[in-house]
Amino acid sequence: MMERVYIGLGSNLATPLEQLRSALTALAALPQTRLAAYSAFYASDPLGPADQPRYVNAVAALDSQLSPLALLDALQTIELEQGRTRKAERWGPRTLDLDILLFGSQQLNEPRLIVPHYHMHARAFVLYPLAEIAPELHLPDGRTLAELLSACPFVGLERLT
Ligand code: PH2
Ligand code: MG
Ligand code: MG
Repeated sequence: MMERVYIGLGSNLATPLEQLRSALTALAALPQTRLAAYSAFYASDPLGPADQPRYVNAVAALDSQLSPLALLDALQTIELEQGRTRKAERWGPRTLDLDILLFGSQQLNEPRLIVPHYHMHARAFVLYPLAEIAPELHLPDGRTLAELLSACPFVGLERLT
């Protein structure tokens, strides 16, 4: 089955713009998957520890026949290939973070994967790029992206060209 999947991309180490560019190239090369769209890149203030560089964030849309866990494995492989190391510090700096935000209208609650991504509902660096490529989006719980955006000010965010 083909599903529309939205991926959040983030980086704040090792030339974030290049990290996101190569991540998009890697997403486009995934098996059984098409890179359908991607947003502009946004500079964003770090959520979590403040003593880390600003992030660059974007959102990509995939049409994929991979299962959620097969896609998660593939995303984690891309993260590792781009130098991601797992640190104890929660929300600490990283070369590349690829998060599954939405997987069709599925709601998943598995040890390795919770979808929709927790907190996506309130994060400007997720919602604004997502709105660029999917303005009419509804979440699995019925809320519209427009509703979420109206409760989430455009703060700490800068659209890069
Ligand atoms: N990701 C985090 C922690 N904090 N802050 C911003 N601005 N952007 C992110 O992608 C981000 C973050 C953990 O995944
Ligand atoms: Mg993340
Ligand atoms: Mg992650």
